[in-house]
Amino acid sequence: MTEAVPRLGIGMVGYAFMGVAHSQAWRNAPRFFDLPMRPDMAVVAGRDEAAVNAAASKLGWSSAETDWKALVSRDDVDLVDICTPGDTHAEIAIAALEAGKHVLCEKPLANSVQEAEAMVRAAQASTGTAMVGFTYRRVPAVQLARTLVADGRIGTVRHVRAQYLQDWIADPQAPLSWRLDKQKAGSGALGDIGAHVVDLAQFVTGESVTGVSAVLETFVKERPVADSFGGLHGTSSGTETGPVTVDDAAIFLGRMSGGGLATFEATRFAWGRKNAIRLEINGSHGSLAFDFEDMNVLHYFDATQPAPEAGFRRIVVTEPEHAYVANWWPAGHGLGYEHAFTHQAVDLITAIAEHRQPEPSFADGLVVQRVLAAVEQSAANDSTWTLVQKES
Ligand code: SOE
Repeated sequence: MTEAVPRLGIGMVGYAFMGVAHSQAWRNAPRFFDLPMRPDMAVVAGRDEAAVNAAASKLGWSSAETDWKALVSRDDVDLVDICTPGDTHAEIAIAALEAGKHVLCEKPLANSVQEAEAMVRAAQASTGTAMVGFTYRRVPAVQLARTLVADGRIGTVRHVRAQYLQDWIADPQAPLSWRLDKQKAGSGALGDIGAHVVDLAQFVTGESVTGVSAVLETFVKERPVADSFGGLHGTSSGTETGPVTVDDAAIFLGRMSGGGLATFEATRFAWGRKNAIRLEINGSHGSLAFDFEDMNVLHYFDATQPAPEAGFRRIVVTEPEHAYVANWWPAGHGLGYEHAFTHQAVDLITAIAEHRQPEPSFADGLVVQRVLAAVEQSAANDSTWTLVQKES
């Protein structure tokens, strides 16, 4: 007789864009991967009773709660998945960890370094496992980039060129969603999308950002108040306006711990760029280039190759040998945005079953939070060179 796969009860807080993405991950992970535990989508929480009930039935959750505290205290919940705005991450994560639950928390980990530190302490003290959702790490082409760097295929890292470009608020009439509210989101482009490229730069190089010089800008200071948070980023039909309290764009340069120089750009004002996460790394004997808008491809230049045939090689990262791909479609059929969320669920479930700390941990999330804080401090001080706080 085969042993039954143990159940892992999932409770998810929030059901907007990220909640939808996480829901498909919990649904699909056991259908495409052989998992050591079976995720059971026990409950979703949200404040609006009718809306959360509708979300539960649409997204595949067995029940709904209108209070996240009720979700955290349920015996059928083993893992709390936090898909809410940043101002609630610390409170929910700490409560869940104190209750001995595992936690998956959306990025950025928190709205401040202090909150992130408290979350790390709670994770250390808990029997639960904690992971932060820097999902783009789990794109197969990004995994290949990291492997090539680790295997020395580009040599010593000289330059990191990291950009996250979107355009969803380039229109001054785009509504004032929670992502433009400092109280809720902590920061703007910096924390929302800059955090991703900071994490990716550190993940792919295996190094850390040690210091920064930064500028932040808010181009459109007043916007129509959102009357719905439906769709991706809300809609507005009225004439009332309100202040934008976060940065629209963040640009900074930095030093990497291995001696290389880095430039970072995070903006939602790059017309035509929808989700362009671009990472180019130049090493002492090669280069790598990735763009999420062509996410199944990694470009690799090997400077040790002789001149006549030397050139960037376009690697289509859809072979079964590439990370995660064997569980999906035949070569060349391609993966999309949602697959990385499924990979995140697979890796987390596997780590929990094996009693291992999954990556990125809350400590990894804190490292990124400290880079964001250094960027804000530098920008507030006329771009003064600012060291990133080291682990204490
Ligand atoms: C911002 O628009 C956003 O939704 C981010 O919050 C996500 O982390 C990113 O994956 C897509 O863009």
